[in-house]
Amino acid sequence: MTRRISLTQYLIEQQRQHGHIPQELRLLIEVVARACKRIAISVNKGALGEVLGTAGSENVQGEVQKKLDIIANEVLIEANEWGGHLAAMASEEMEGIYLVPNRFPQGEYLLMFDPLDGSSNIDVNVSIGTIFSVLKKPEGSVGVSEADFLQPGTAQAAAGYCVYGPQTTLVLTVGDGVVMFTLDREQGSFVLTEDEVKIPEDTKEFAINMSNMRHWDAPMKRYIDECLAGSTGPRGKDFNMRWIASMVADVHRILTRGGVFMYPWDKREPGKAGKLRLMYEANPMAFLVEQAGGAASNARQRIMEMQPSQLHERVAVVLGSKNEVERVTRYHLEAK
Ligand code: AHM
Ligand code: MG
Repeated sequence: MTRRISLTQYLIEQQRQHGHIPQELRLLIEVVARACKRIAISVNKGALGEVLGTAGSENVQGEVQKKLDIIANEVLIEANEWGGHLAAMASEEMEGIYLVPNRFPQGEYLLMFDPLDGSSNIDVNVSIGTIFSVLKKPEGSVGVSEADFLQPGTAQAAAGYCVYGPQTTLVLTVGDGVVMFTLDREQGSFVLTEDEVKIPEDTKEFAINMSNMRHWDAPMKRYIDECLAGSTGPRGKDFNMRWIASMVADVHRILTRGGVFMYPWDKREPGKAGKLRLMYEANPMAFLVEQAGGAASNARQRIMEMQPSQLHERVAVVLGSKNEVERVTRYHLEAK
């Protein structure tokens, strides 16, 4: 059975025994977790906290912001800006990077987040979450600029998400496997509930927004057609489909029992990109999935090896059970 230790104890042990995390990174993760607890309180209050509905503004990607998108963004900034562990932050809800104000000490880390992913599920009481990715400021760079953030996913020092569902669960990697912590509301602390998360290599479950099928590439259609053909088709087995429309919740299911999650390239999007954002959605999820023994590709190459060219860059995403991700990638490469 998993030892029921707190997030704090887990991080201190990682720091002492394995040398995985320096003091500043430990502080950073604790602060993010604390912010997630505050966001969980607002999410749980829902209509009673006057936090549902739209805020009457748009973010940089032209999406309507929900009140909770903005609240979660502010909570994360306020919690993180004064601790001395960060140089700057970037968020789905802010066009440019957020520099730590001069009145606070400056640290070495860069924090990126999607403060509240799954916006369309906020008002309907379905699981949503916070996704985060941590990078180190490049050695020798003076000050901080947007260019410092443009590092491939392989450079991540830590990544995770917090899903606000029937339970509030924090899922984390510091590059030493994946661990899950469940929020004990009475104690107010995250408690380790899963210490060796592993994704099975094979699966019979896929997650994709099927209503976009007419906009996909031929290899994507081929993969899904074969799944739908069931036990008498080329795959020789029946598949099941799940789509929550909150990436955090869909990825959480995959980390819990396997499966493959896809948000493919779509003819409606400019260039060869998908809907999801590389830096604060795809990269952190890819890091978690790989650390749990799964794979993550953009249907052609490993997501974590992509060199970002913009903060809000979009990317096609195929992640989860290794053999399925490899199959989807193979279909795309063969069709080239
Ligand atoms: P968001 O960051 O604006 O919430 O958008 C990202 C979300 C993902 O959580 C989810 O996988 C996807 O958008 C759902 O999109 P769709 O509306 O096509 O189901
Ligand atoms: Mg999002």
